[in-house]
Amino acid sequence: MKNPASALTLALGLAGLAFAQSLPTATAVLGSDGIQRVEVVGGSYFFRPDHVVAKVNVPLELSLRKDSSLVPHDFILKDPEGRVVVSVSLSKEPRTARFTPTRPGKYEFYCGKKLPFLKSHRDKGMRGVLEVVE
Ligand SMILES: [Cu+2]
Repeated sequence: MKNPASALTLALGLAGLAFAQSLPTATAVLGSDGIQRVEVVGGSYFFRPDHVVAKVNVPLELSLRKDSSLVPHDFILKDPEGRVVVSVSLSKEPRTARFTPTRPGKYEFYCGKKLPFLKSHRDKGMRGVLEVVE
């Protein structure tokens, strides 16, 4: 690489990639097919990332899976009005859910599992926010 600026850009890009993987926030990536995509992993008791940013009025495809634990988890996403827009039982194989967010705002997601007499998975930390922006 002759150009020091492009070497720097590459280094920053790689650093950014490593940084992005360690952060709990992810921005959905727009594909050439006009669909924005993001992966979310659920485990005991977290979602990673737990903060997703996506664009309004662009189809959003969520790739959802569970980490290696045996505990059952699911992924429920509600729009700002509280309507369920995605409800998926998580498995180790990724499952995709697609919908188009039609209004900006905060869409809550969480795991709906709860055993009698115990705290819900949501209360144990299995929750996050999809932030839909203009
Ligand atoms: Cu759960």
